[in-house]
Amino acid sequence: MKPSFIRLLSVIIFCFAVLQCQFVSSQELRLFYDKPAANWNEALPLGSGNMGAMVYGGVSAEEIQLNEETIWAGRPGNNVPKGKYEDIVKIRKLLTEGKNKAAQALSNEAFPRAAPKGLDYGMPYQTFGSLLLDFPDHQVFKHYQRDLDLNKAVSSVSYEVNGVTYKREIFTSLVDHTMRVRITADQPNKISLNVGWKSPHSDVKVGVANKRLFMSGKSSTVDAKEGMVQFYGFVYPDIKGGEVKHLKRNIEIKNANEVILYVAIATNFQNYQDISGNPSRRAELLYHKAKRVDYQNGLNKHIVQYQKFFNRVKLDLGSNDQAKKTTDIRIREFGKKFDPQLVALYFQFGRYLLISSSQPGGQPANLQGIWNDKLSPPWDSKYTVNINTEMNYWPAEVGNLKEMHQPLFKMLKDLSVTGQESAREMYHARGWNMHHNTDLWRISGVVDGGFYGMWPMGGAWLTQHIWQHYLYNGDVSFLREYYDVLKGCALFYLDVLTKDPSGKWLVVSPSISPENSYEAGGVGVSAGTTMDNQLVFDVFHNFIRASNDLKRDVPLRDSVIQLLKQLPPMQVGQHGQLQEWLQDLDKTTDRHRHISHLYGLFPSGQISPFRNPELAQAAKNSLVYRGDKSTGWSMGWKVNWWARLLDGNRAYKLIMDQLSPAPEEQNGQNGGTYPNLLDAHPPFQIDGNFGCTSGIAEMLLQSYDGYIYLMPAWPDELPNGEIKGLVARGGFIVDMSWENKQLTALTIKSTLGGNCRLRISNKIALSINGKKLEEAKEENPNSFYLVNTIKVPTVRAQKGIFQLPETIVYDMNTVKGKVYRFEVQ
Ligand code: FUC
Repeated sequence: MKPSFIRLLSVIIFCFAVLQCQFVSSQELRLFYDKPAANWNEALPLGSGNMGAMVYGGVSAEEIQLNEETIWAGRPGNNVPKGKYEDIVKIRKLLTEGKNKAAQALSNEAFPRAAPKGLDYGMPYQTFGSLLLDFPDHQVFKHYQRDLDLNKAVSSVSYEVNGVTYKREIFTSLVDHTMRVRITADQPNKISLNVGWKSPHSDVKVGVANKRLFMSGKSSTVDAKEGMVQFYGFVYPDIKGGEVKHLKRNIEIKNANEVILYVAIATNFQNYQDISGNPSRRAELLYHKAKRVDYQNGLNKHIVQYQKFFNRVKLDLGSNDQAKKTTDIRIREFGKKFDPQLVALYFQFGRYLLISSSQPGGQPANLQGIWNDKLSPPWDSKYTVNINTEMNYWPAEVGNLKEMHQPLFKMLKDLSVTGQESAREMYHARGWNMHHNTDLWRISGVVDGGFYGMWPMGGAWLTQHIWQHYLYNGDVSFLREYYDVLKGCALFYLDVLTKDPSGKWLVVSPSISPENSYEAGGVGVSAGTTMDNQLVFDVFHNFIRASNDLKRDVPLRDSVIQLLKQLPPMQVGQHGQLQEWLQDLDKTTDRHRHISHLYGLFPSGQISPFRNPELAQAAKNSLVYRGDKSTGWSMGWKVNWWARLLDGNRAYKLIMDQLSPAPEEQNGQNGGTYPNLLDAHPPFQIDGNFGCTSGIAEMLLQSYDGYIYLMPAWPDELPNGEIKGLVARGGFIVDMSWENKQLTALTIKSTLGGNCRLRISNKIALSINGKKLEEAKEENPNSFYLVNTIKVPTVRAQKGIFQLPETIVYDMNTVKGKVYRFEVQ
């Protein structure tokens, strides 16, 4: 053979191998099934931030259930009750006197369980309705497949009828926010269908205008709030060959070669105070943007935009034959059959969901992200902020999706305005606050009454996201933009803190350790719960550090520093547990899903196994008492906690619990995963997806407590793998590989410069360009790794001693923008 021919042949073989590889890897990040969805929990989610679609993949009857993120019941307005300040003072006094039952009774009376007349407890997020595609002759089919390709954010359906192969390709464009459904057949003139709408809204109008089949309507009136969100959506068919007939409520397409359906939905919502937009004009504008390019270009643009985010992180944990099975079967078998790729798929699915449900300029992901087929979904599909909304955003920074965090920050800006009313009216305080729920209208008052709702801490937790975003990205202009939100939150606690019943500390009262009670009869209101103390500690530190970095508000900073000293320490109680309340009231039999006092362990970094092992041990005891199996989000949180407790095997056990099949149509505490890989509280709630995604990242990399800890909690079951693109605080982007659970390769990109402190197993050593790294001494000089010193905890009873792994800590100074390839020995 001639050398040039051999060269050509080897190039061809190489190209084929590359293509093959890509094919295999793109096949791997795929949810796929061999039957249409039998219900919503089997349908596949697509999203462009504002528009959500659930694709059932039906053959003769396709349903694509649709959402637009601003279709909420109600209209602008807050829900702050008048004249409640005196009640709050009385509840506080009763708590100081130790009359806790009476305090709870008064709280329940002042803030009834059902919304009192003239007030509301938040509005439900509502569906738009569904696009229905009816293929009359497709009753008998074979070779069925449907999938969701996470590499492209595209869903497809294919099957054969009478020797003709039909395909549908569906995506919700991240560029123009219009959905396309492209229907093809491998023979000409074979596509015939009816297109129509359905919606549970009572007064929708369906009709044909300008060759579009539209559906318009208005959101519901709930409690005292009249529904005033107007929505308008339409479908426009673009066909090749065949004919189209526009009927009154349908579009009939006959004998086409190809059909592309364009679907645009818009509302009159401008912002939480303004609903003066024109929905039909907006929908038309979206469609025009979509039509500027042909189908293929539109698809390519969508994929490019999506991959800009998605491709930043790669995770490979290996694969086996399980990956060839349909996703529903893999979930069913995960507990029995080793399937490492499902863990990677689940992790990337979490990132996919965040990209699809939380785009800059839009609304934050709610309890169901953006996917909801009901008018009255569970918990209204609102923003529950005593865990759920925060959990949605845990993967944002570490998962290299910082842009997806933006909608949450914008919501905080709104809340820092609406929350001034609750701070002023209910607490006579400056600044702003909110309770445990909000909605599109940014309500800040109590929701669900004086037990669940008596938690004035929503802002305290949510503002952590602003500070953490700054720690990851070092963006001073961002900090400047959001400084007043942090300051307003600190001001509220500055005014509200009061002496605890023992007179020793300053605490928040009344409040509750979310949704838990410490006395029979539903007594939960309390003074100085551990979570509140931890939250105020973080709020104050964030303000002190922000005002320091921006050189603002020195006198105010000094007052905050004084109050900070008077917060209670964490306490280890009689069972060796971390106390949930200021008094030692925890029960070892308590299995409550909320374990809020472990906020200090994660997401906060106040409890560190290395700095305060006695607290880590107490947190571990609390976690063991609560047990593993619970609601979806609770298990997701537990993955993160076990990661912070450096127990990879237990964290993996929780991933197995989370990935166990969820019982259909069940409500309660028995969480798991539906066939479409969405989390079951049950019912569906998206937080568990995000919580577990974050947990997997936390098992691989932690960046708090003064250092980046590589593979702090990795399970024995996943000995080999590779991750690329995880982000650590201080702007370090980490790529690493491992074999037999030992780090084998490490590359770090420093996007901000500064000292990079690394903790790793002491079985390995790191060097760079042949030079061994220096062992770290003293505190990390990198300001993004400053550790806020906590008070020495009080310990009533110690149970167990925390076993620390043997590690070594290195320091390396980095230059902004440089990439460092380490040698690992
Ligand atoms: C909190 C949780 C529930 C549920 C709801 C949306 O109230 O206690 O489990 O997740 O939010």
